[in-house]
Amino acid sequence: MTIERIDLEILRLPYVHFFETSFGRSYDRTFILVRAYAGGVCGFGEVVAEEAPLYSSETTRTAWHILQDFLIPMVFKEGIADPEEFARAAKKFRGHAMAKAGLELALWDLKAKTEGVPLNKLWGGVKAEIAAGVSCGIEDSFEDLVDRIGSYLAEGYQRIKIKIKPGWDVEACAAIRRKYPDIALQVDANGAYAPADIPHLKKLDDFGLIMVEQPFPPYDIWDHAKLQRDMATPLCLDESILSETTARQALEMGSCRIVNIKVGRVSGPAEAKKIHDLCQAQGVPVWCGGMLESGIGRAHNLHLASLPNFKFPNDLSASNRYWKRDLIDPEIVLEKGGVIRVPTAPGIGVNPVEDRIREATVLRETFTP
Ligand code: OSB
Ligand code: MG
Repeated sequence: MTIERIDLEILRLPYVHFFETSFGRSYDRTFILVRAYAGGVCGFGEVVAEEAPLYSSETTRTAWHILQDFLIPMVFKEGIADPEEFARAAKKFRGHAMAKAGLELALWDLKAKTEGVPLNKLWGGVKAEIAAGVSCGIEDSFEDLVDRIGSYLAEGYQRIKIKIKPGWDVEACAAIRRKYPDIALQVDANGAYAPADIPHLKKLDDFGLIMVEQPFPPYDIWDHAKLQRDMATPLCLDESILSETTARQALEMGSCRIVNIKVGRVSGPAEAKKIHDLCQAQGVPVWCGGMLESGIGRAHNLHLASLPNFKFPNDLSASNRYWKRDLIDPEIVLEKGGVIRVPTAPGIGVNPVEDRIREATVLRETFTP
């Protein structure tokens, strides 16, 4: 198989409701869609880099630059079509995990479609449906937050995650627990705290949380280990886990007891699978994080979350939690029991709708050898 053409498109889609984290509030999502073509088949990938370098150092424009000037020329020059070969070859370029992941995802979809199998068959997925959670942003008031949580619970989500930051943490948890003493609840700080906040963070032990995600900045796995020693609630690392190596180091140091896996952050599914297997071998459960993907990126995540060591409800919600109209038909829906079915058609197993993609496209370019 030879890659004959690669298309990049920048899309902008408005959220149904703003999403606020410790980084700030946003009203829409800008991302890159990657298409890789071979033998009349097209594979889709999504680059989850955001417009601004807040969650990670990548942006939509750095990802475009790296794809256009390095990764796509490498694929054409070295005649790469196999996703694992791509992952190995792309390692010569430092960083830019999300740019790499977007193209690797497109090559995986292409490979699975060419072989006529659903993507999770290539990855060792075993589940037909995955447990769905919802990630709730910071709201204008605790009352708004509790109301919004109520509507997600009514829809059937299995667990609620809230974003926290200094000033929106202990009191937010207390407000939720007053109304919902028993729901499955966890919090995510996106690195908003410093080691001096350890005494304050320990107060989160009072709320029966499933986990506390990424209290300190990405590079700081050592202070997470200190906090975990003093805290009963399991810590989960998101931003800090960039590869199998950082995962191994974090586990050796005792920096977390749970790992959040995102394909974009770890440079693609090949590395994600290695982290999954390492954690499984050490008895450390993982779950699938999200980056507010379109249905295309979320379909990839559904396949990944079907692997056996994904043991917690995931940040994988229905299309209508994010978008007025998703890019795929049919859209992703929440089933009874708070689960989402893993698509069974070849590849990602969902159909991108060209009209909707065109409506959301702000820039497009085609690359050929
Ligand atoms: O830290 O998990 C995160 C969205 C953007 C950037 C970082 C994060 C998130 C989410 C959203 O929490 C999860 C989802 O896609 O549903
Ligand atoms: Mg997170």
